Amino acid sequence: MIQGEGTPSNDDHSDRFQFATPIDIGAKVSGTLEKERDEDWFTFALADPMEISAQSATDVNVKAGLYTSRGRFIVSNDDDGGEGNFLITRILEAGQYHLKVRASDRQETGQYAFTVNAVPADLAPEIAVKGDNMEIVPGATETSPDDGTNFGEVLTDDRRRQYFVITNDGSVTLD
Ligand SMILES: [Ca+2]
Ligand SMILES: [Ca+2]
Ligand SMILES: [Ca+2]
Repeated sequence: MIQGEGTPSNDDHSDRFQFATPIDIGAKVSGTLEKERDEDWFTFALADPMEISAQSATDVNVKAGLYTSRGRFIVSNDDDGGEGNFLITRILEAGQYHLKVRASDRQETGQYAFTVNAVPADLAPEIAVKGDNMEIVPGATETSPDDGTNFGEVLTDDRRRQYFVITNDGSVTLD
């Protein structure tokens, strides 16, 4: 492990984002806030879109922040898990994420534990494909929405996401 400024050798998990401790989904993770203002960074990976819940079970009052792999803040929580514990629930895309744990009161020290659980999230939106339901003009190679022949749109929750055109270059048969 690389030691740097703000990463004393008696610190179990680095204060630095870059040196976050990898953790497994579903595994109980233990740590200690050895000194005032200790911050412990962790990182986990999601192979698929998941709904995660990160919850602590501690004596010391902790809070946690969730970040993307680029360090962009997503969400934090202090006490939603009850008795000073954090609880973060969030639907996340597949990817790498970081979690920072620290004392809610920065003077406080002590041991903590937490678990990140995850269940598959169905992120697929309901998609409808809609066209004008009219015949494509044989040999048409130009877009001609005016005559309602060869365009369509992809709708998600009734909102247009994609607009497409179909042109007939004469080399295939369209049924
Ligand atoms: Ca620590
Ligand atoms: Ca630390
Ligand atoms: Ca707390």
